Amino acid sequence: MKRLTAVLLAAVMIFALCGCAKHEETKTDSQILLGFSQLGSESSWRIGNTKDIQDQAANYGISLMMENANQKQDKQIDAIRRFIAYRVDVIAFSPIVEDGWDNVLNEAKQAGIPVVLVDRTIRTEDESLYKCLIGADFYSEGVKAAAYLLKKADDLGKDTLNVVEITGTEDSTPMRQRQQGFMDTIAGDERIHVLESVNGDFLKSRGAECMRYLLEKYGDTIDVIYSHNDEMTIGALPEIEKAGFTPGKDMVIISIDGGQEAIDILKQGKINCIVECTPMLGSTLMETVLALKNGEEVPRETHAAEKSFSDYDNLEEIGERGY
Ligand code: GYE
Repeated sequence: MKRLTAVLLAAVMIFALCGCAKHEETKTDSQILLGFSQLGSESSWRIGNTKDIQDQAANYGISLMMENANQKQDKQIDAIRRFIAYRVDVIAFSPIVEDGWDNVLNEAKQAGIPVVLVDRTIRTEDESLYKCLIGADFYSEGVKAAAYLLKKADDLGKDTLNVVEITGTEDSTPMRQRQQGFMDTIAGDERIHVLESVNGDFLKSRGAECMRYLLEKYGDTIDVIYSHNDEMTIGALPEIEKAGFTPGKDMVIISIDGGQEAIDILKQGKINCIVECTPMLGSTLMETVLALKNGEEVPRETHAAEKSFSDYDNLEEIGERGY
């Protein structure tokens, strides 16, 4: 019996330890506690974003309870419920997809905990379910990608340019808006034809798979690849080479994010254009957490300023990216 009790006690302790969110710092009574649900680790963008949030929490003296959902919405919902049960001061999360958050966010609202959306937004009828959004303007990223293509089209002087699009996670904000901004900007230009859009889920392996499929189906009729992130682009490039084409020359490659690895490839000429999307959202998040804790008003949306880099620029001027 004693042994059974000891085993049960040990099991309870292990469960308590594992069940607890990863607590980055020990909270003192005066310290603000932020619960943050990261959506996964699918890209160098995401890894840079996670690190920046950890660094900035430490910098601002904010205690961070961070959980990684490994690309699963259910896990994000569970994490938010744990943050509510823990009575954190502020909940922040990067929603993997836009739909399906109303129930859990109503629970946070009932508990009186303010919610900040980081990176991506949600679709809801009830605007009061979150205080604000801190992230990029994905629509304008799509516009910039298309603006580059239109300039390139003028220089190439071709009558027709066939585009294939490799998109990010279905139902996610960057996927929807990067596509919309691009399509709206090329609409009406008779030279540009989108052959097909395929979903690469923001993953390198899926980028490679999508590229193999597209090359098999369309071969040398492909003129342009528009990929929604660097990871998928980096996955696609070797497939283009294996099929006997030179990326950046036989096919125009347009990517988004601007992580170090992709910028290095841009400098080698295998990518033609990268639209920047910065993952460095940590300090804005911490400022927002402090303001909410003090009961101050916060801007409903904050977008980081972003550029684009292409073979029209002096690429030597691009500094260390930090992600
Ligand atoms: O572009 C991609 C990541 O939501 C902005 O998600 C983010 C995107 C980013 O996986 O690399």
